[in-house]
Amino acid sequence: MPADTKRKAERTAELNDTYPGTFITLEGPEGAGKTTQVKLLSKALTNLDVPHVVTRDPGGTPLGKQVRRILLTPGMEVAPMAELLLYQADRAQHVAEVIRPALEAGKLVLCDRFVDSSIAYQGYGRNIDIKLIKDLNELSTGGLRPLMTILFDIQSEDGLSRLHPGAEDRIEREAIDFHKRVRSGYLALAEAEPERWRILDAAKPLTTVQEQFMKILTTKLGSKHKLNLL
Ligand code: Z5A
Repeated sequence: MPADTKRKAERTAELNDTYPGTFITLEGPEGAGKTTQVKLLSKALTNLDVPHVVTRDPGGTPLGKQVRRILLTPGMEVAPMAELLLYQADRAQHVAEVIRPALEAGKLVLCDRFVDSSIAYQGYGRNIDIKLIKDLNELSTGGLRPLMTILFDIQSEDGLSRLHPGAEDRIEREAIDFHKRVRSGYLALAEAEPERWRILDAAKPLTTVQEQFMKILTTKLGSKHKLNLL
């Protein structure tokens, strides 16, 4: 393992060990099915009495809901740097108000999008400097990192074809090249940090994706959260 990757892995483990809870993030291009899968997972966790929180970035707090509305309103003029900073403001509030307290309380926290979305969308998609985005991610999260990130991977055209025509939000309305850059950004991130990322083929039928998802979680969290989702 390259020295840099090893350092990152050790730091992730170190940060997660400071909390009794566990932090997992879900990422992917548009229409990959994260929201659908996390809802199914939450039902299974509730049936198993596993204390957990399902949340999302942006929009996981009252402040975040207002920021989300601004960010996703079609036709809203938002300069790339303003967009990046709004996502970061949402995230700072989200970590302080929801994520960190849940981790301190020993819960399993499943977050639909997090810091990697800023790198994929504002970095690869909008061409904002990635080092700057990483620094801002560090600032807004206070260095909090997920133990594991699951990439719901799908070709951009296939993901976009799952959305309801006419109901697309401001970002979904971006050109196909933007969405392709986002997807390639995710694949580059996953390749650079394989110990944190798991890639799942989100183009498969819903039940197949669900099986893959449950298997990944059971393998990673089985002992800590006494979890068997298989
Ligand atoms: N964004 C950013 O730019 N920078 C950042 O830092 C952050 C975010 C944090 C958030 O909107 C937007 O903000 C997002 C990235 C950007 N881009 N946009 N737009 P969001 O939270 O509404 O966006 P999303 O996470 O992409 O939601 P989504 O498009 O709905 O994707 P999804 O949650 O992965 O998919 P889904 O809602 O579960 O499923 C979509 C449809 O596909 C739905 O009709 C399902 O029934 C169907 N589906 C699901 N799975 C399957 C399978 N396996 N087969 C067939 N059909 C399926």
